[in-house]
Parts: sequence; structure tokens; C-alpha cells
Amino acid sequence: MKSNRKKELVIIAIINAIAIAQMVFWDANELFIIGLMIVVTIFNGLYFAFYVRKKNADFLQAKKQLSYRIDEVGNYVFEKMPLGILLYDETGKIVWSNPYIHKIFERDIDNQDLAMVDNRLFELLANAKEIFEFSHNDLTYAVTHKKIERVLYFDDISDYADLAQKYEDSQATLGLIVLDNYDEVVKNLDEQAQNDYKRQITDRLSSWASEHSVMFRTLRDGRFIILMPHKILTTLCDNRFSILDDIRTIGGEDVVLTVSMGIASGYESYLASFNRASSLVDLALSRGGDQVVIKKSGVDDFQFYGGKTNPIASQNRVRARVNAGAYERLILDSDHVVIMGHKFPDADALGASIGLAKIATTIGKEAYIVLNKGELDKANEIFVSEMLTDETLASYFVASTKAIEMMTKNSLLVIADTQNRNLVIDNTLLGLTNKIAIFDHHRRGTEHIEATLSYTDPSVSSTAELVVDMLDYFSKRIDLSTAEASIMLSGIMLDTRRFMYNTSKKTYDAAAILKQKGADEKYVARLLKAPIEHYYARAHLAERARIFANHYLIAVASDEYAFDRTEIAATADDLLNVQGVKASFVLGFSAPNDVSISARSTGDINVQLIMEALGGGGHLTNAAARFAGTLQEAVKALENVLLDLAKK
Ligand SMILES: [Mn+2]
Repeated sequence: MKSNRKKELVIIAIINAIAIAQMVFWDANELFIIGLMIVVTIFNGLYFAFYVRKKNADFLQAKKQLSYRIDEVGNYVFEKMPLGILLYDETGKIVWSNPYIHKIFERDIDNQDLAMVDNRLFELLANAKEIFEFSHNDLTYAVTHKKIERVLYFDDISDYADLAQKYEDSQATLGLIVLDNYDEVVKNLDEQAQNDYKRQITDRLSSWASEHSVMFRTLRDGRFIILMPHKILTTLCDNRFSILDDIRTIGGEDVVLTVSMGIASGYESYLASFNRASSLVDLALSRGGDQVVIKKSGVDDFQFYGGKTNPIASQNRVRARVNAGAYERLILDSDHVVIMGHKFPDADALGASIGLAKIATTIGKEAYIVLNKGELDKANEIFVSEMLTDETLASYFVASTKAIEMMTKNSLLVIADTQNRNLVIDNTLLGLTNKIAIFDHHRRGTEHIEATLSYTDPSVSSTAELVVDMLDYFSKRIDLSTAEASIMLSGIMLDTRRFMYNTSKKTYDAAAILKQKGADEKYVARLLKAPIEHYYARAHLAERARIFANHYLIAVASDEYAFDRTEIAATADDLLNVQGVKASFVLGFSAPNDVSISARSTGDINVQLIMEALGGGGHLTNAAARFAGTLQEAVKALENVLLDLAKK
């Protein structure tokens, strides 16, 4: 029909054109032709007019029909489609909503206050983004909020949300369980008792696993693998891994049996999960064992559970021997050795560094210790200036800028008394060589330095003790001067608060070895002398101590004075001697917007976990954190962590 009319139009147009051409070129006097032309033209005009009218009528008809149909669709969407629409006014009153909204809230909610209908939703409107999730009666909606128009659209995404939850719940989760220090713990028991303990631990773990539908298999002696969907891990976390406490009861008072676990969830393959779980177990052990470390793929933070006992001193000297051998090989393979401690190096960092430097020079390589003399605490200034009066010792030290110049790809960088990349004196050095060795007695945090050799043991009192422990195992005899032995001894004395805390039999052995190698108490006493300001600072801080939640002592410095970290730490040590106190916390400014917090515990409370919650770290009985903010904010944050802890 349409194409027919087009043809007609074309024919008429051609006739028309011929007529006009005739009018122009033919003889204009011939009346008949002119008459014919006029008739043709009039016919044409009429035809066109009729055509346009007809077309308009068709269009209007179609349009009328379409808008009717659009209305129909609109009504259907408003009334029947699973899409909720809600309009509210500036006071938060619902002015109109479609039937689907009534279905969601199971009643007509028009003319009611949104806050009264669902306060959660009302709060979400204030805070949330343009599109947010909202759950009601077991269903989940994606709500689109048009703030300016004051309209909410509810789209039921329960199926999708269920699927997402199912996906998360079913993520493959793989864990490794190891017995901490098992061989050492049981080595003095007869074989019958040893086997008995091993069987009891395996039984306890296996029944815990089957109780939670976790697949459990023994890999080899003292190592187990567990496999479960992620949903089960959630319940284990809800129980806070009470299995750890359970295992600890097996040994009773005398034999401390503990396990550590590393659990990886959501990795792309089982192999990746297994490798991840292995490194998580290492992290758990380096933090002292008796704990669970969990890492989910795509989530930055680690989760820690347990860690309630103090690490048990390992009596086994195999590790000292193996690590001494590895250190010697690394030294021999390198051009020279550069040793670096933590920022504001204390007696332990310096003592350990000197021991490690002495080992390197005895083996036949040059060794340097990084020290920036302008960056010292008041107390350590005395220590360092006393130390530098000895010419041989003074020749070890170089500024970090100098060390950077000297560094080659074939230098061995040794890190002492820390393993945190943010705490070393100058972390540019870390990127300048591939050969790094770490000697440390702190628990490993998540910001640890990747190293070729890492000898770390949180059960050892100090890094100086760790170094002394290795002295016997080098191919050459390591002799120390009186100054060197005395500085190493003062490191042990500082970190054990003069043999009051964290000591084991090995600590006294190390002290005896140093004494034998020439350490002198008078020299040590001179090194550990404190400036008078130190006593003023401690008096000021102690005076301001107050009891919090029965067992804690919190001392907050006045915000008029800056305090050295050593002063804050020493006061926390002092305050732990107060009767009935289980943990002490001292807070003071070191620099504007930089609050230092030192925490000490008698052992009943894990201050490491408390300081970790504030972004710091340390040991069960001795930990610290730095807080960016005001003193008042830091105290508030600390109190919140303590109150949270009390709830658990
Ligand atoms: Mn130390």
C-alpha cells in the first residue's frame, strides 16, 4: 500500500515535470495545451493535499494507540512489576508508594514517617550512597535513592545476594596445623608418655574437626591439614578457636602443649591456598605460636586468634648452629657487611649490631653499623657517646647516607632487633641489595622485611642474647673486647629490665658467656646511666597514673612536654610493680601529632594484641604503638580497645 502510493507519486511528479517543461519550451499560444497543463497541475495539488492529510491521520491514530499502550505499561510497572517506588516529602513523610512497596512492608505505609516505618532505612538515606543494599524480612533490595527528586526505587536482588553469599560460603578454605615445640617439650618424658600426648592431641584435633564437619588428615608427624568451605571457618571464628585452649589442657601444669594454625581462604587454586597456609603457619610460629592466623584472598588484613601463652623458650641449640652457619656463608659470599638496627637504636640494637659486626670482621670481611648521631633519644645519647670513646668501636659506625653510597648488589645487609620495614633507620638501604639477613627477637608483624636469612625467635629475651647464642658455631673463634662484651650485656640487661622479665636459663647462660669474654659491670653501669631529665620525666608520668577497669594502670603525660620513647617505656616498666596491676600503659607526646604508647603486662594480659589494635606491636608482656593524633584521642582509643577486650 505504502510503496504503491510512492509509485503513484513518482508518476505524477514526472507528468508534472513534463507539463511544466511543455509550458516553457513549447508554443505558449496553443490554448489546449495550456488548459491541459492547468488541469494536470490542479489534479496534482489536490492529490498531494489528500495524501498529506491521510498520512497525518494515520500518525495521530498510531500515536494515540501508542500512548495508551505506554500508559498501560506504566500502570503495569507501578502496580504489578517487582519494583518498589516510594516518594517522600522534605519532612521525611511518605507521600506515595506503589503496591509493591506495600508488599515489602506488608502494609500501606503512605502518609507515615519513614523513620517510624523503618529506622534503619531512614538512617541509610542520610549516610548511604545513591545505590545501597537494604534487607527486610529475609529479602535483599538494591535501593536507588534519587535525593533531589525524593524518590526511592526498590529492586529485589535477593536471588543475586543469595548467590553471592553461597559463593562466599563455598570458597575453598585450607589450613595447616602444627604442634609448637613438640619435640622439645616432650624430650624428657619416656616414650610411653610421649606417644600418649601425641595420641591425645591428634584425637582432640580430630574430634574437633569432625564436630565442625572439617576434613582432617595427618600430613606427617606433628603436621595436619584441614579442608572446609568458608562457611565453616566463620563458625570456627565465632567460637574464637576454643580448640587452642582445649589442647593446652592436655599437658597440664608441667608440660605446655600448644598448636598453631595457618588458614587460607578463597585463593584461586588449592596449591596457592596450601602455600599461603604454610607461610601463615610460619607467621603464627614467629609470633610465638599457640595461635591461629587467617588470611582471605583479596582482604588486606590478617586475622589472629589465641596467642594467650608466652612463647616457650626453645632449649634446642640446633637453630643457633644452623643460622650461624648460614650467616657465615652469606658473609663469605659478600663484598662487605652493613648492619642496621631500628630507629632510635637502644642498647640491644647496638649490642647485637656490634656482635654481628665482630663476627663478620673475624671471618674476614669489613663491617659497618648504620648510626645517625642526630637521631637519638636523650638516654641513648649518653650510651652512644660512652661507646664512641672506644676508638675500635667508633670505627664501625657510618651515617646512613654513607652506607647508601657504599652499598653494592654484593653487599650483605644485616637487620638487627627489628624486622619491620618501617622501623629500620633508613629503609632505602633495603632496596639496594638482594642479600638481607635478619636477627630479631620481636614477633613478626605483617610489614616484615623479606630476607635471605631470617633468624628470629620471640622466646629469646633480646637480640643480643640471640647473637651470643650463635658465637660458638663459627669456623673461627669470636673474641670480644671488654667494651664489646659490655655493650652486648647491657643490651640483655635493658630488654630484661635487669633480669626481671623474659629471662630463661639461656639468658643467664648468655650473660655468663659475655662475662667470660670480658664484660665489665662498671662499664655496663656507665653505659646504662640515665640523664636527670629521665628521672623527672618518670616522676611526672608516674604521678599522673590512674587505675582503669580494676587491673589496668594508665598514665598520660601532660601535653605541654615532649617525652622520649625510652622515658615512656621505662615508666611503663616501673608502674608494673604496683600491687594488683596486670598491665600498665603510658602515653606521651614524642612530637606533635605523634603519641607514643608503651604497654607492659605481668603475663595475664596480652598487651601485644592491645597494641596491635592501635597499629603497634611487640610481645605478650611488652609492646608499644605510635598514634597519630592528640593525647586525648589516643587515650580514648586505648580505653575502647581495653573495654572491647573485657567484653570478649
Ligand atoms: Mn631488643
